Amino acid sequence: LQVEQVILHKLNMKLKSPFMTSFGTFDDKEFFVVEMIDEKGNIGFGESVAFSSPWYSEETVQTSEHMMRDFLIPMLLESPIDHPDDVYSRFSTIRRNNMAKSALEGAVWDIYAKRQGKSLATALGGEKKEIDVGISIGIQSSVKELLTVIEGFAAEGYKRMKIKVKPGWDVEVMREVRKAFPGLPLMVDANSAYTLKDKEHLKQLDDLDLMMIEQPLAHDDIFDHAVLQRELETPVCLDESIHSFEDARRAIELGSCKIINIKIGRVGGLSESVRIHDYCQNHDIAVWCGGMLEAGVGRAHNIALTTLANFTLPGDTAGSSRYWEKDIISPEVIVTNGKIHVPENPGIGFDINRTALNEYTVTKTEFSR
Ligand code: OSB
Ligand code: MG
Repeated sequence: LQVEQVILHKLNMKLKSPFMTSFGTFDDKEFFVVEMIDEKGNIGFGESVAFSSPWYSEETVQTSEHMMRDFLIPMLLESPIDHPDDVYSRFSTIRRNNMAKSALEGAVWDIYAKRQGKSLATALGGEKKEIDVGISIGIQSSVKELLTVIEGFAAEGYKRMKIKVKPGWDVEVMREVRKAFPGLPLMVDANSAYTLKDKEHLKQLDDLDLMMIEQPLAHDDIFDHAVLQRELETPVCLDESIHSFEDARRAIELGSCKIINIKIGRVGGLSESVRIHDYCQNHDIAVWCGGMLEAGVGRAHNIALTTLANFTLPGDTAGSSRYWEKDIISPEVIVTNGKIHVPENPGIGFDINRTALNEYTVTKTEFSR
């Protein structure tokens, strides 16, 4: 497989409603759709997930552009690749910048699957025909508002709700939520808003029958999380702390978590995601697929990855309509009864809605061999 051309479409899409986390509020999403063409004219698509500001991770839209343009794309165009797994190793001389790497690697995987006449899910080794998904709910202005939002998503069929928490919006709020929805699968995500000093406070969550608490402590920590996990009954799930297979292995050996949220962009691509998935499967660690407020292309990659067997917990891949007035794929991602039907067409399995893509495009840059 020889990559002949890469087109970076820089898009800006407005979210239907602002999404508030412990570290900041998102009103829109600026990102790249990577369009890639091979020597036979096959076209593959990838999506970059870095945000405009370095709140969640150090990567931003601008750093990913710099990395792709000045380093990664030239490395891809240089010579053929046998398998998409080779992209990860080819990029391994570049430190981190996983989201930039992943955007390109995702497009290579799409082309590879299309060349084999397989869906991306099948090419990755996934077998599920449909996947269970949940939804992530940002910090709201009041508990009353939160309960209304949850009720609405429950009515849409979402079966697992993830509630964003931060100091001042946590235990009391979750008590109210649990009281209002006694049987609902619930979890919380703190995005690193706490330290070990909050241990006794966080232990109160143990009474609320939560599926897990996601990334309570520092974004770069696995040691303190191990201390916390020993004292908490609620499973700890790591998100920000895991950037690679090696990070996952170390966290599991240390006992830092019982669950891992795999985000394709955060770990540098689908190949590394599969390796983490396989390792977790062999070590009795459940995984699920996280989200980065993706548009349709990124969403399609998340769906394909989630078809692997050890994605036993519902992910954050909600339907297109949760985020966008109009998505850039056709058909859009639809959630029915908390499930998404996995497309069977070759590659990512969705068509690009060129009209929508062009409408959201801010700039377009082409790179050729
Ligand atoms: O921590 O998973 C997170 C959104 C932005 C940044 C970080 C996170 C999130 C979400 C939403 O929880 C996931 C989604 O709906 O795509
Ligand atoms: Mg998270």
